[in-house]
Amino acid sequence: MPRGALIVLEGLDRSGKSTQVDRLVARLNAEGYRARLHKFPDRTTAIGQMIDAYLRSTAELDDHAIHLLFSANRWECHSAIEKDLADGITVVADRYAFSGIAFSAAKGLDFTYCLSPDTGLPLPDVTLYLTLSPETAAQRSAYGAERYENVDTQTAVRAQFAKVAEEVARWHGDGRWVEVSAEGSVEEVERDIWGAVKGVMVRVGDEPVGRLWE
Ligand code: Z5A
Ligand code: MG
Repeated sequence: MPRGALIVLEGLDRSGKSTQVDRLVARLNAEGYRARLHKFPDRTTAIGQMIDAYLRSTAELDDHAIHLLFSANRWECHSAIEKDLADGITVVADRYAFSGIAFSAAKGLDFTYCLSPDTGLPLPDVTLYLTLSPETAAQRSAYGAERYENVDTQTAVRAQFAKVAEEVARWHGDGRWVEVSAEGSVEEVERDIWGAVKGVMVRVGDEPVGRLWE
């Protein structure tokens, strides 16, 4: 049985990740693939509840501590993800380790430090990075009330995501980080995402799952 693929959507605030992950899961199902959605942070776990309180600013945490909690929130899900992949279920993730690096490095934490706690997590077969100009983002909806939902943070995060893309290419070669313009309509973005994903579904076959930053 071919394994499932690990497909990650990343991007700035309001680039449409949550809109598109639902559509991607539905499209995969319609094409005959079993697929399951994972959102990061997963706010349902004990660690996820601490992260949720931090994001809603009802709790304060040291920058290193929250960085490690975001990573721990991925580690507590990794065996479920790996089981799904082995069982032939494709996992679609709404954000992953790359958000963890970009947001913490944007606050000034050392970039190499930011990579380290996620070392060894399942390597995404492809990460689709949804790109959106600040002008279009501003037209979509007002910023929410959560921490990081402001222009300065989002600008700093954008710069860090560019470094993350270079790091993915350096460690894991070309083709694992694909930029998709999120400027178009929901349907146009969905079409471009499917265009990038369908080849991955054929390619992964019985390739072993890789390890991040290894
Ligand atoms: N974070 C971190 O620091 N470290 C980590 O390790 C991780 C995360 C994993 C919470 O994330 C915060 O945690 C996040 C990063 C940090 N902080 N920020 N910013 P989250 O994923 O829970 O945040 P979210 O609020 O769910 O996602 P989002 O980025 O704000 O939005 P989105 O999912 O990309 O967009 P959307 O909800 O699909 O769409 C936004 C709006 O645009 C909505 O009104 C849509 O109807 C509309 N939309 C979507 N697509 C289109 C198109 N194509 N045209 C027009 N309008 C559109
Ligand atoms: Mg979202």
